[in-house]
Formats: sequence, structure tokens, C-alpha cells
Amino acid sequence: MEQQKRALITGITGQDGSYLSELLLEKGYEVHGIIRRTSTFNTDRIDHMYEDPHKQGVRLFLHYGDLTDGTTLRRILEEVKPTEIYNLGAQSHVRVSFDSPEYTVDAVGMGTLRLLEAIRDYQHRTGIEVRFYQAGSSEMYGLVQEVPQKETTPFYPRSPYACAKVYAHWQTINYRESYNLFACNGILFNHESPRRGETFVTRKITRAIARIVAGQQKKLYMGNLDAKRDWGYAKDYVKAMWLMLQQDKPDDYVIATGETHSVQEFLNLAFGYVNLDWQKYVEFDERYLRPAEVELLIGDPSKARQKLGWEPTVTFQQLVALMVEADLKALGHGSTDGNGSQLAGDLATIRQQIGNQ
Ligand code: NDP
Ligand code: GDR
Repeated sequence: MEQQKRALITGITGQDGSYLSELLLEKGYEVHGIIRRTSTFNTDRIDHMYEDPHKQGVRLFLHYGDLTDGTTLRRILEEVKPTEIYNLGAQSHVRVSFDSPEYTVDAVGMGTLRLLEAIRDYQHRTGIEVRFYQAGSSEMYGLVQEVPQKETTPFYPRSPYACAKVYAHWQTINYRESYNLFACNGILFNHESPRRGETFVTRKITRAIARIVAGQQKKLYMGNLDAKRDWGYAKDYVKAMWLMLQQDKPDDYVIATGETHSVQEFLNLAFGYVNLDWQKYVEFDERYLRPAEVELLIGDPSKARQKLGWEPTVTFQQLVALMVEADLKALGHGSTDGNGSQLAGDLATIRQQIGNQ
């Protein structure tokens, strides 16, 4: 009989953790997630999957822990005995990493090392293989060295967050080469969804639009509108993580759409969707600038396409529409007329493709 696949996810309460859990549960995995104790609930994104663990047949389990706490990580690994580990936990906000650099680097950089060390010892002692996915980022490319960015493009990180991700990336390779761990780095470009954290630029915009339409907000304060990003849909991207761990050999992959758009283009399209002119609502606030900015990201996903058979399924226009729609719906405002209706055909298709948000 085939062994039950068991996944351990750090960062299960985040955007990607929630979509990845759904995917793995669909595939029959037992899923274990590490959550942090907080004074208010932080499990909104996974509540719909969670069931009382006393019930028969439950396959989602949560464990208290933290990437800054190596002893607990080791204990959880011993208890869960996972066949795959997805390291998605991070203080993932680039701007905030300039305010809290030590903590960010501890969780993102040292946290990855703690996990790798725990896996190395566990595998050495038990002889059981544990496959490891590291959530690397296009932020590692930072200052433009090459366009588009691919697996061989040199890194030039521009924030404490990005420096820590580069460290985690190289440690992952180092453990693969030194101890023969099945360890993969995904170099994922920005990916968004209605579950995106509210302070990342896309969700900040779509949420503000819904609040403006609902009469709850008048202005939207923003930073650098010229930055360009390669934005994809999060649900597509978690599938790539899983695919990496199903290959015969561990490797590193860029996951991106291959298209880039500025923040201003996002604003234009998103406000246009509800027939509003963004320039009447958006104001500049320097607090949203970063001490060092990453101006241009555009990825080349050819290797993932060839080796993993991975393709993005949602276009930039569809992504914007999907996110605006979800935020409008959350505030009780349905689909719109005007420019919104130009996207109605698209939306019907993507709703079919991606199901309920
Ligand atoms: P989120 O910010 O939505 O989620 C981060 C998760 O990490 C949350 O579950 C959070 O818990 C958890 N976390 C934070 N600090 C710690 C800690 N010290 N110990 C354990 N867990 C912690 O991120 P995303 O889901 O968007 O991203 C997932 C991963 O992918 C991150 O590592 C991110 O850096 C990386 N990434 C993301 C990209 C994107 O565009 N989304 C692109 C490239 C890489 P809590 O809910 O309690 O805060
Ligand atoms: P990023 O995402 O830094 O690319 O990191 P974010 O959405 O925060 O910023 C994208 C770009 O928009 C500009 N910007 C603003 N950003 C925010 N958050 N708020 C604003 O008001 C604002 N105005 C302009 C930024 O300067 C930036 O250029 C995300 C995170 O998910 C990381 O964890 C991940 O590794 C990378 O994507 C890939």
C-alpha cells in the first residue's frame, strides 16, 4: 500500500498556506500546519477547512510553533513525521522589514536554517526522506541585473527581507549538496488573490475601491506608483510548489507570468473597473516609500514550463477583476456596469476555472 503523504506547512495561516492546504487536502494528503499563538484569532484563511481533530477522518492538524523557536520545530517534526515540508512562514512585508530587520532576518533566514538542521538530523537518524520546499522570492533579484530574470540571474537584494531570502536560498542549496536533502527553491514572483494580506499594494488598492464605492473611504494614500511587478494568481503558484517536490530530482525554479505592469497600471485598471478615475482618489504619502526600491521585476518561467509542465492560468486583467469583485462582494456590492462589464466575459470564465473564492 502506498504510504500516506503527510505535509508540514509553516505559514499555513497566510495567503499561500491556505491555498496550498486546500490543494494538498484535495490530493489526499494529511496536512499539518504551524500556527503562532496570537491574542486574536489568526486562522481566518483556513477556518473553512478546519474540523474538530477528535472527529474520525480529519486530515488537517494545527500545531503551535514559530520559526524563531528551533526546539519546537524539532519536536513538531518528530511528532508529525512529514514526507514533505513547505517553508512558507515569514515576516513577508518588504517595507516592514526595514522597520524590523532583526526579527525579519531571524524568522526568514535563521528560521529556514533551523528547519534544515532539524530535517538533516531527523533524516540521518530515521533514514526517512523528507522533501523540502523553500519559499524564495523575486525580491532576491532586487536591483536589475538582467531582464527577464531567470534561475541563473545574479541576486542583488535591496531589503532586509530580500537579504534573508537570499541567505535561505543558498542554505537550501547548501543542504541539498552537503547532506543530499531533497530540497527545492521556488523563486516566486508576486502572486495575489482575494486572500492577499491587506497591506500589500494590490489588495490595498482593491479593498480601498470597495470601501470608496461603499462610501466608507475617500482617499487612498500610496507610495511609488512607477514600480513594476510580474503579478500572477496565488492559486496557480502553490501548484508549482507541489510540482517541484514531485520531481525525480530536487532543483530551483522561477515561477512567474513573464509580463510586467506598473502599480499605476494596476490602479488604472482596478478603478476603471468601477468607472472611477484613480487620480481623484490617490494621494502620495512618503511613509509608503522604501529606503531602497526594487523598480522592475519580470520573470522567465521557461524552465518551470518545460520541466514541471507549469503554466499560469489567470491573466493580469483577470486577476485585477477577480480581486476587485471579491472586495466589492465582501462589502455587499456586486458586479458593476460600465468598464466592469467589459470584463464580464473574462470573469465568467475565471469563476468557472477557479471556483469560489
Ligand atoms: P503571508 O504574509 O500571507 O503569510 C506569512 C505566514 O507566515 C503567515 O502564516 C504568518 O503567520 C507566518 N509567520 C510569520 N512570522 C512567522 C514566524 N516567526 N514563525 C512562523 N510563522 C510565521 O505570506 P504569503 O502567503 O504571501 O507568502 C508565503 C511565503 O512566500 C512567504 O515566505 C513569502 O515571503 C514568500 N513569497 C511570497 C510571495 C507573494 O507574492 N505572495 C512571492 C515570493 C515569496 P500569522 O498569520 O500568524 O502572521
Ligand atoms: P512587494 O509587494 O514589495 O513586491 O513584495 P508590495 O505589494 O508590498 O509592493 C509592490 C510595489 O508597490 C509599491 N507601492 C506600495 N506597496 C505597498 N505595500 N503599499 C503602498 O502603499 C504602495 N505604494 C506603492 C511598492 O513600493 C512596491 O514597489 C511582495 C511580498 O509578498 C514579498 O513577500 C514577496 O517576496 C514579493 O512580493 C515577491
